[in-house]
Amino acid sequence: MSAAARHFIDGAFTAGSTNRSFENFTPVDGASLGLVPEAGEAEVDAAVGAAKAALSGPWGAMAVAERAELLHKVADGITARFDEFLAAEISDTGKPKSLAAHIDIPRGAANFKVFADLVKNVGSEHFSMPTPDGTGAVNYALRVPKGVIAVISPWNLPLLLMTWKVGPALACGNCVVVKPSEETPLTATLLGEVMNEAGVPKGVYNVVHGFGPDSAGELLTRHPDVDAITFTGETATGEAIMAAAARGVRDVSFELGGKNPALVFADCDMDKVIEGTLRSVFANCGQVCLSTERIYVERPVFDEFTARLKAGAEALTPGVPEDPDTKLGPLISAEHRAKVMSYYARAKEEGAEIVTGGGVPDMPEALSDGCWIEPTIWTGLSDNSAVNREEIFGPCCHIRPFDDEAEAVALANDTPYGLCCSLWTENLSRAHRVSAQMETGLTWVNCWFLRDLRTPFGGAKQSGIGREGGVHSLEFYSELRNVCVKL
Ligand code: NAD
Ligand code: 6OD
Repeated sequence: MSAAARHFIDGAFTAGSTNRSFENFTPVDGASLGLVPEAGEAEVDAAVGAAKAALSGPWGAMAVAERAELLHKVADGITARFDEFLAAEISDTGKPKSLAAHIDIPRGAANFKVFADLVKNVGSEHFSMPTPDGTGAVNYALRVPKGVIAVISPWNLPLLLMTWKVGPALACGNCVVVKPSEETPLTATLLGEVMNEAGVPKGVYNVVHGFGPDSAGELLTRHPDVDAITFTGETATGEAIMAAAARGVRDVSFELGGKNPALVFADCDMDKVIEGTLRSVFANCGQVCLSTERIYVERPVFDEFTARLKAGAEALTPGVPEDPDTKLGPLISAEHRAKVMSYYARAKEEGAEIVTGGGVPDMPEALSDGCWIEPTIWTGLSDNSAVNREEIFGPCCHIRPFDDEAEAVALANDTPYGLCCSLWTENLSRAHRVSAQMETGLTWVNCWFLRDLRTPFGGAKQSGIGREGGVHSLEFYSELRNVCVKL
């Protein structure tokens, strides 16, 4: 890629003026990918100022159709530079190239196209009403951008999750300041080049790098000229950002953590379940907010399910992203591996039966500084153990038997989180009946992470605030202003 990680402010790349930087490492072998500048108050202020100014420039005056056309150009620009985005994403995350090429980068482009098309066709409400004098009145709602949107993103699906917010925000006519995760600064930076090439006016898309607390993230969320904040990340971070958003009563949209269950009924198609569950537990090394970490299996198929999932997990070869045989990348960082390993230790202490894994795989010498970890399956832990209650965000799950539908539903819902669940049954009535009882924003039946971007996406309970996707994104990224005209 041509751009090392730099801030992108008002259409130009800059290292900023803080003289502070941090090193970006690839989790594959711990090699340095270079220094990333850390934004301070001046950079955040400049980025927010550029975004605010762009709202009253050509961008603000642009017709919806023209804006949509520009966003298609952005999508085409991502596709044209597919290999550069792919290289950047796999260096930052270590994820298998096959995964990033199939999901992360195509979704980066799709996130612009879908919302560009949607915004052109969205209508607005209008109501005629009687008045006492008999003349009547008409009401109609104007849809206007909210203004400057702060986009705070995590490291697990960096381009996908960042553009999932930037796409609809720009489609609605806002300007954005993105703070990508400090672990994955590259694709957000590269997108700046694409924005310039596509002809997006300067100031519409800005990027500042840095950490969260006492750094770029906090400076951005506290900035008084930020009109709304969209955040994806941990629930605890969401609490801190919500406190920052309270000043000035700014709107927030949060996609937060999860402790997602899968329910496997004896009437399932076991081949489908194993294929789907291997993905839902281990894809992206378990670092997907939607990953399954708790599996409840109806007793008659418990042994078969556990044995087949174990066989599948043991066949997941770890390796470098470029190797087509690689099925499992490393975790994102040494720090995150230490966190996941602390749960591996905890499971052992709490008396889990380790079905497979539990440690660190033997890797070739050249990869020994990478953040590798074994896919791990446990059984036998109590429902109250930390492993069953806290989000781990690694390639691991606990499997527990259940005896009837009511017990399965109660177990699945016994969590403060409510992001998603997967139900595996060939009984259509059961599928609908159980879906209606799940306390989750998303329920997948006989599948996992199957996405139609027009559908409402978000978490219940402590897994989020608000819904994005389709018109729900437009609701968050625009404001409706009612006009009442007396005739
Ligand atoms: P994180 O919360 O640690 O960080 C996310 C982003 O917030 C980063 O850019 C970070 O620098 C920034 N940040 C941290 N503290 C901040 C603060 N006080 N003010 C402003 N910004 C701050 O999350 P992560 O470790 O990057 O990602 C993993 C977590 O994200 C997991 O909990 C996972 O479940 C969650 N996640 C949820 C979804 C979803 O759709 N619900 C999607 C992806 C990830
Ligand atoms: O598919 C999406 O739009 C989405 N927000 C996925 C979230 C994945 C979490 O890691």
